Parts: sequence; structure tokens; C-alpha cells
Amino acid sequence: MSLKVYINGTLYDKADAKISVYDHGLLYGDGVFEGIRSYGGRVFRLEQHLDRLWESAQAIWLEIPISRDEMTAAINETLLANEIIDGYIRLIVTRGAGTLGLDPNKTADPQVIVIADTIALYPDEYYENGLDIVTVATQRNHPAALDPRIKSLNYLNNILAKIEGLRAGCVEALMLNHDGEVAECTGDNIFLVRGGALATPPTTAGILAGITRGVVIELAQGAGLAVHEDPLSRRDVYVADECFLTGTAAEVVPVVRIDDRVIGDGKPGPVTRDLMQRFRELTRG
Ligand code: PXG
Repeated sequence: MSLKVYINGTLYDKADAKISVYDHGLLYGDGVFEGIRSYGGRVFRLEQHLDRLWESAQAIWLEIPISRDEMTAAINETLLANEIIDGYIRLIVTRGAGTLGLDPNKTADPQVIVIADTIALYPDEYYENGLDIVTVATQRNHPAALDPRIKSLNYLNNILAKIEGLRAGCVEALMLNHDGEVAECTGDNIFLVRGGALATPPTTAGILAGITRGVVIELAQGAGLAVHEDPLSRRDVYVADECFLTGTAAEVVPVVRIDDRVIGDGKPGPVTRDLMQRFRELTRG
């Protein structure tokens, strides 16, 4: 059975799921997206992902041509057509096909695309032993230029950082903001554990307000942990007791080495392991 992809109300075979080369999503990265998980046939934190998608679109003057209810129906239809129970959903809204100029007024027909697929998970080893990451030279976009809270199709900032990380032998890379503070990784938010409390950069540090980040903050507070959203330096990271990353694809993944400094005792710590377990129970329990 070929994978079916939703475009503007129609399900196409993957090989036939195509949009124009004049689409400004392709020409300029002009559009927005979301990455969402489905667990046990239920879409995880759908309302929050839709909120973020609509806010991203609002921020770039992009009117999503369908309602939230229609988007929800499109997601369910695409999941069903592909018989996906546990999987990954990618929502994409492009500006649509236009001229070769920047002017979005010369585009028509924003494209609404829903891809539902299985997800290639990180290997178990990452969760058992933790990641080794590096800080890269590519800074996170300055929020005054392009706010990282907007999940736009223009991901070059993160891709450059990702390439730097990969070339250093790391699957994730830590990005700093314009003030040299810790921002986030290329597709994940970062948390530290120190003195039994969590610390994570505030969204004003120039980061994506991750949905998983929000879930982990709730889980931690529910477990009686304090969570501090304060600016963090690289030094704070190096002296942390524990470190972990959160994201839709990664969920909660420990970090045990950063810039060749060992974090804690070099193994995933107890707070991280407890939150991994709580996240697993929430999504699979
Ligand atoms: N920061 C950035 C820059 C992201 O792109 C996150 C943090 C985590 O946010 P969520 O809401 O997912 O907890 C992201 C999300 C992928 C992939 O395929 C990446 C993301 C989402 C889905 C898939 O690598 N990034």
C-alpha cells in the first residue's frame, strides 16, 4: 500500500503528492509547519500544536485557508488512510504558487499538506547512555529579525547548526542566542538539573516554545520539582548535575557530554530517568 498524502482536501499517493515549483514555500521558505506525534491512535497535544501553527501563520500574515476543525479532520483522515496508530504527523501550510518575486500578494492558493508516516526513533542506546553534543558557532536567529517562536519553513538557521554538529560527530548541537546565552538545540529544547530543580531558558531567550518542553515542565511540577525559566550560560550547562533535551521526535533524551565536558557522572541521572518514565507513561500508559 502506498502512503497517502493530504493536499488541499485530496489524498494522493506519495509519488503523486506534488506542489508547484513556483510555491513560495519552496522559493523562499515562506510558510509554516508543525511536527506532531500520534500515540495509540491519539494525536498528542493536538490543540497546542494547532495553536502554535495558527500563531505562526498569524505572525507571517498567512491565512490558513481551512478551519481548525477542518485541519483536525484532515489529520484524522490522513492517519486513517495510512493506518497509522503510532506515528508522526507533519502539517505544512505554504504561501502558495506565485511569481518569482518576493511579493506574497502575487501568490494564490496556500497549500495545506498533511503527511502521516511512521517515525524513525533515535536508537535505544541514546536513551540508555545519553548523547554527546557540542555548542556550535551558528547562533540562533535574533528574535528581532525572525522570532524562533515562529515555526516557519525557513529552517536554514537550524540546518547550518545541525551540519556543524554532525561534522563534529554529534547528532544534536547546542545553539546560543545573540547574547551568548544558551538557547536550544537544532530541533530540541534543553533542560538542566541542578540542586534537584530544573532550569531551562525562557522563551524570551529566542527559542521555540516546544510543546514537549511544556509537557515536561508540567510533569516536573506535578512531581514536586521546581522549574526555573532563567537565562543560562554555557558555564551553567557544564556544571549541571544532569542535562536532557525535549522534542516531538526525541521525546526526553539525556545528554551526558557537552563540548567534551562530562555532565554529572557521565550517565543519565535520576531526575532525567524519572521524567523519561513519566513521559512514557503519559504517552503510552
Ligand atoms: N526547538 C526547535 C528549533 C524545534 O524545531 C523543538 C525545539 C521542540 O519542540 P516540540 O514542540 O516538538 O517539543 C523543535 C521541534 C524533526 C523534528 O524531524 C523536529 C521538530 C519537531 C518535529 C520533528 O527533527 N522540532
